[in-house]
Amino acid sequence: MNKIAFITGATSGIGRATALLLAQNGFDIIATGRRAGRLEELKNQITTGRVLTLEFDVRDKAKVKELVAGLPEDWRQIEVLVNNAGNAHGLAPIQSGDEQDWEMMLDINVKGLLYVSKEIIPLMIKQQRGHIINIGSVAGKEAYPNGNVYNASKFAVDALSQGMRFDLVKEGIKVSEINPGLVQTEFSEVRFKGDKGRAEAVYQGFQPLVAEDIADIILFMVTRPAHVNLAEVLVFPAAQASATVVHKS
Ligand code: NDP
Ligand code: 8X3
Repeated sequence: MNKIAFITGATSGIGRATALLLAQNGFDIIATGRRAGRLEELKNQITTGRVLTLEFDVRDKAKVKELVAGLPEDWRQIEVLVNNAGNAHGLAPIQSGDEQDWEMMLDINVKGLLYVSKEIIPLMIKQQRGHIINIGSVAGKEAYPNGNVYNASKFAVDALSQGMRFDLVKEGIKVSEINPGLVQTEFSEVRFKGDKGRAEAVYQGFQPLVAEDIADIILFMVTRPAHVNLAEVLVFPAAQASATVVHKS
């Protein structure tokens, strides 16, 4: 039987690329996100192994509980959980930040990750095996101007990754964190509320990472021998040196 990977935010960017790559490499995929059409497209694109799609908002605690509790018996042996769903909403000084943006970032990036993990971890404990990959960010290692609440949400992912590792080590569950720099996905379009020009400008003048670069690292992490846990990776485009230093031509 193939190993099963549960991936949040599989409708776009890093999550979608990870679903495709893990499927190509022998995993069965539970692909999740809010956009049902995108989940269906992904399912049709995967021709190797099984795919189950679950449409939910990670903020909806009751729905997360209901859907995980209702997983069919042959989908419950989850080997890998990729906590990827998340975004930045806005980029503004703290004194003029939008409260709705703040709530979305804290509710999705932090509380959503917790809600999903809370339901999947007992399944992993039962089998005394599993691997949780949290997608943090360089933004969770260094704050930057106007990043404030997004930074806070990703600093929280960093703390939770360490905390989960402490609590789950005795259960045979590995916890890893990947902290990417600039990856060209729909991320900036979401941050800038659909302003494509502003989003594209973020990635101009240098070669950004692409979602497949992060998927490659996830595949590497989850295919290490059982005694190896690659706990943390900080990954930049070659032109990036920190959250704020990017060498543009
Ligand atoms: P995308 O915008 O391309 O993808 C975001 C994914 O998250 C989508 O699949 C979206 O699905 C899902 N998502 C967002 N909100 C929710 C929600 N409320 N409930 C369920 N799913 C949700 O961005 P990326 O692929 O770049 O982002 C993935 C992760 O990588 C995020 O955690 C981001 O913070 C992190 N990251 C990104 C970097 C970058 O430069 N791009 C760098 C460092 C980290 P849907 O809308 O269908 O629900
Ligand atoms: C995404 C990368 O630099 O826009 O987390 O915060 S950055």
